[in-house]
Amino acid sequence: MRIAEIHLYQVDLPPVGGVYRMSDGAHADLDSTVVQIVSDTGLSGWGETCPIGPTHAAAHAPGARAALTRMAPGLVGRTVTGPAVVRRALHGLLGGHDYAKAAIDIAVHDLLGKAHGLRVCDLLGGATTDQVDSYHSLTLDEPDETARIAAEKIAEGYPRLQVKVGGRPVEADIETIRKVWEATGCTRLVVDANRSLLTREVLRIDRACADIPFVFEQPCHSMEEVAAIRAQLDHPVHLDESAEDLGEVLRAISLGICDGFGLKVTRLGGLGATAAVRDVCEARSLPHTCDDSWGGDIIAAACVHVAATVHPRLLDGVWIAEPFTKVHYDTANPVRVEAGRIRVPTGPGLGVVPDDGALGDPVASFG
Ligand code: 0XW
Ligand code: MG
Repeated sequence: MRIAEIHLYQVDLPPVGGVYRMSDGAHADLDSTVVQIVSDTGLSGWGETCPIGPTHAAAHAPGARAALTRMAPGLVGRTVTGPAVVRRALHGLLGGHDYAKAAIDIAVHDLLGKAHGLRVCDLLGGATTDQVDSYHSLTLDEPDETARIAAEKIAEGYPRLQVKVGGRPVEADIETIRKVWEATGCTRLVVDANRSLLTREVLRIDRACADIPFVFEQPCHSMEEVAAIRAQLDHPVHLDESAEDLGEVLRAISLGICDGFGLKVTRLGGLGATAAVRDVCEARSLPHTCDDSWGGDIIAAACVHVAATVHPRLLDGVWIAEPFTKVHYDTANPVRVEAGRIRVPTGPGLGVVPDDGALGDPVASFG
């Protein structure tokens, strides 16, 4: 099977209610890039990448399209035998830009799944479940309002809550964590600073909330900062933004500075890379999520498929943007959170195919 054509689409996925707020500010312009790989057999594979704004990571939406535009001509005509072959070809066409390469990698998995009549989760090792836990991300807001939404989400059936902190006085963070805990009693609570806290602020939260069971997610900017205070913390630590690739995951594990990870499929470079990190985490009994930063049904399906292959005791959940966007490319098989859980699409491939016209006309085509 050869790659005959590649098409790029651009889709705006603004958050319902206007903004998604984290420690780095309010995100309103969510710009997704969808990749369609058309094979010489007529089958199509779909991939997607959607950075959450230009500052959250070393990634931005026009950058994804520029990188894909650079790589696509070099892919047209190539034989697709497996994802690793394509991944190496991508590295031969452009250095870095894993978040853009991820969209191709996902599309290749979708294409191969369709060609062989397999779901992507089966290609990745086999699913252990037909539905995965999700979690609700409580964006930065006033403490009382955050606690109100937290209680609402637990009542909806969410098994896990992520409370955003940082970018404001630490007292407001402490008040928010306490109010969410009092309102929900949720024991699967995560406090995510998205890199923003000073080490002394992390220590302050740790002590002020000593009686509340939660996991810190990416409290400080770097692994070194986390390493400096790790022995003084009572709460476990998961890394998210620092888990940039397999090498950084290995570094964190060898430094012994974390108890798990918040993984992002596109940041790691796609499904093949995420499956490799999954296996490393399993070897060290490290729990993790399988998320992405934003996006529609395609990236959501990719996250759910790889999550379905994680050892059940190690899967912390899957975050998808769907509850915040309410947009579906595939209206027949939408990927959605229902009562805090997400069904694994039944395939083949990713099990989602954009409706005709759902993505508009391609913004670039090759082949
Ligand atoms: C909650 N998320 C998965 C969505 C946003 O991109 C941030 C992210 C996180 O955990 O940091
Ligand atoms: Mg996070």
